[in-house]
Amino acid sequence: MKRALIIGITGQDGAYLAQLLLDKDYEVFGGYRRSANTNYESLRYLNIFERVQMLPLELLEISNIIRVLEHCEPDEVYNLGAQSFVGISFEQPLLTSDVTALGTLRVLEAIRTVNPKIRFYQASSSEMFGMATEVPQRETTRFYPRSPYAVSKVFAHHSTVNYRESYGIFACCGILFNHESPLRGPEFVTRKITRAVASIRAGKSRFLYLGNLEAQRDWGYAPEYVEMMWKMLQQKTAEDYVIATGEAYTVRDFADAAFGAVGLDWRKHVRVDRTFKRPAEVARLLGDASKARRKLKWRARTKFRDLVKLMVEADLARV
Ligand code: NDP
Ligand code: GDR
Repeated sequence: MKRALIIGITGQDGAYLAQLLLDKDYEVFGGYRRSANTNYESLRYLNIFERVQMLPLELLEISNIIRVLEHCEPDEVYNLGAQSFVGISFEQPLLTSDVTALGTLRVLEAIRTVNPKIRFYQASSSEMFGMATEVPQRETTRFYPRSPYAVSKVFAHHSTVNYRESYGIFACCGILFNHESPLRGPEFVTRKITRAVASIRAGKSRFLYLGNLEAQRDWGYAPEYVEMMWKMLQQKTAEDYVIATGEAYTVRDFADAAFGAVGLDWRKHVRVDRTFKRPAEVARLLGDASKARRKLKWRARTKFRDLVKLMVEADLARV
């Protein structure tokens, strides 16, 4: 039986990845950030909370990470932990860097110290491409980060590659484009929209306030993306891969489809609020996942409209 440690188990991807690994008969350890009121909602939603061995793991604290590794002796470590909200990274740049950039380096150092044979997955991000220098973006596209979050992810990405090249650690970066689901955090734009649609449909509110409606993203379905995290660690050689659908839509398209799914006209309910705009925006991201298609035999299956629909339906059921 293989053992895996998932850092950031309480997030969207942590929950789906835990479910996938449990289905593959892994013993799953979940590293969570301790707080007075930790939210296990995603694990409960998938009905797997009781099956994961939860361990407090703080990315700011290397001794804690080392002890957790010594305790659970994992074959694989997935670092999904991050201050992952781009918007707030402008308000909290130092915390974001400490957690998202240095936190990754701490995990790498801990692996190097405790057992360099551990296989390591790093959650890199399409945000690293930022003001993209080519379209679509692939593994070789130059990084041009546009936020403290993205700068931190670039640091974490290069650190992971460097530990692979310096110490022979089997370390892979998945450069994942936006992926969404009913477990997406409510502050991210897709979930913010689908929650608002459900609430407005139920007559509980009337308006939804958004920032930049013109931003374009390549949105996929999260459960399909966590499969790739696992698959990267099962290959003969450690490499980095872009994971994306290859189709981009605007925030406006998303709102249109989500309100349309319940027979509402988004124009009657969406208001633009400048406070949701960012000091530096990433206008358009579009991924080229042909390497993953070729080597990992992967292709995104859920189409944009189906993704919007399933998220709206999940939020309607919750309301
Ligand atoms: P979430 O924000 O949902 O989850 C992030 C996780 O990190 C949470 O469990 C959070 O804990 C944990 N965390 C935050 N700070 C710390 C800390 N100091 N110590 C330990 N754990 C901490 O992100 P997603 O699940 O959406 O994404 C997973 C990873 O993939 C993240 O690194 C994200 O940046 C990256 N990514 C995500 C993409 C996406 O579209 N979803 C695309 C590309 C990359 P808590 O619940 O307590 O806040
Ligand atoms: P992103 O996701 O920044 O791409 O990062 P988010 O959903 O926050 O924003 C997507 C785009 O929508 C625009 N936008 C708004 N965004 C939010 N959150 N709220 C709004 O009201 C709003 N109005 C317009 C944004 O400006 C942006 O252009 C996500 C995170 O999961 C990262 O951790 C991950 O690395 C990337 O995806 C890939």
